[in-house]
Amino acid sequence: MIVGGLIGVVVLATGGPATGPAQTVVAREMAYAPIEVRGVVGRPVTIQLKNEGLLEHDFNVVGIRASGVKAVDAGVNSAHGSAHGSAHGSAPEAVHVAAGPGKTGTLTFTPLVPGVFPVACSVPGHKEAGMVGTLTVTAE
Ligand SMILES: [Cu+2]
Repeated sequence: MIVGGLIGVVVLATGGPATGPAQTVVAREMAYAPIEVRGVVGRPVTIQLKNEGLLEHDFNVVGIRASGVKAVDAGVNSAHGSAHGSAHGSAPEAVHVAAGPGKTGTLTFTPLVPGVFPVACSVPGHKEAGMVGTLTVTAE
């Protein structure tokens, strides 16, 4: 019990809110690489979505609760933004970033809950074609 308490203190002392290194996800027709990204509750996650394909792609985390969402889309037309807004009207903090061909979008967010969350490209037909992944969020 004493040992457990000491370990807990050490974890708290080192578990500051520092931003982890950016994780790069390459998007192509029709897959992400890697297909899994990771995060820790309460710590900012940065995803760089590097589009090496010929079509527009995005990175959309489904069902997560997060704060401090900041998305910088790159090289996408305005239609993407409006389509996204209507599709996620009930989720003001949608965790989503888009990138046009040859561009890199940047997404930062802080997960509030642990879990395994599906990731998918919301461009019509891409998810169905296999453009899916997961975000695994662990507690502290
Ligand atoms: Cu796509």
